[in-house]
Amino acid sequence: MTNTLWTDPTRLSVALADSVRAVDAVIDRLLAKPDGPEARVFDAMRYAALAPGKRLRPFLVLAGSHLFGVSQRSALQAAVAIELLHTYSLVHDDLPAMDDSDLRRGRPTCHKAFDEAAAILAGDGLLTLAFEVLADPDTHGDPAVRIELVAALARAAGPAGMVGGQMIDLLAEHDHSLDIGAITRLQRLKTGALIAFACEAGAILGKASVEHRRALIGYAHDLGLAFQIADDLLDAEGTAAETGKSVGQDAEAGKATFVSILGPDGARKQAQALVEQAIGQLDGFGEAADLLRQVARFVVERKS
Ligand code: GRG
Repeated sequence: MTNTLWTDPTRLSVALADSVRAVDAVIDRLLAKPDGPEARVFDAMRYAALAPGKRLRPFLVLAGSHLFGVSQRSALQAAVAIELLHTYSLVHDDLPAMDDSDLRRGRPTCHKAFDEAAAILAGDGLLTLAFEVLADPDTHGDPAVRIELVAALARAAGPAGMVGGQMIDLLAEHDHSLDIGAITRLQRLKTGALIAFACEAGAILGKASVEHRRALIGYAHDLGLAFQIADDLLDAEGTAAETGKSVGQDAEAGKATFVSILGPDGARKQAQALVEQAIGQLDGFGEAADLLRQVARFVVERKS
């Protein structure tokens, strides 16, 4: 079975909506509530994971898988795994010990809607479920491919990736002297590593050539930085009503960001240049990569 998720691959909005529906249906099934008192942690996981986010990372998995003729079932499994893991990072990032945020995806954060202990457990549950999904035979018939996915996601999300980036970010609250190189490294770890996994997952599932994998990693690196610059711009210039999350926190904390160093116009230009560079990395894929080209533009034009 090839990836038939998109009826009209030229229209990004249709493809994005299709993938949100498909990913949410799997998450809904995976998080079916049990009868016992542990149902509370399922409630908190459902609250966080089924809240209206963009589902950008799963979309990248599906669009990347499309390049290599990966089956829809396999691609969806990897797409769901990364969304579960991403949601865990948001739930934990919002906790009082970290960003202490009240609003996420247009709703009260998980610890506000439940309590801190339930939010910590919901994050733990989402993180571990992500790996259970990748290890499931439904993800790929070849166990070596499943192990490669598990290892790649663990690297991207762990101390040499997202968790390490988050540590640097927390320390940066007390060290306002970060230069552009240090911020770029921080963001490559904190958000870039997971975006890179999302872009590479289809290539792993499709056993793609080294050249194709290299091109997708290049695309992901440029896209990840452009995404983060756009996020900094939204934090500096957006409203909570538009973005659905607390804004202005970087400036309030006196944190060095791409916007504080480059200025809003400089940051916008840099994000645009990165998007064009990301699109250039896709030259070898022809029309099949059109959705990846369009989503790169969407990443810097988005308002949430
Ligand atoms: C707690 C280990 C741990 C890590 C947290 C990802 C992260 C690290 C923190 C999130 C805080 C933040 C605002 C990061 C900037 C970029 C980012 C990941 C934004 C949120 O991702 P979106 O915009 O969110 O894709 P949706 O809600 O659409 O999924």
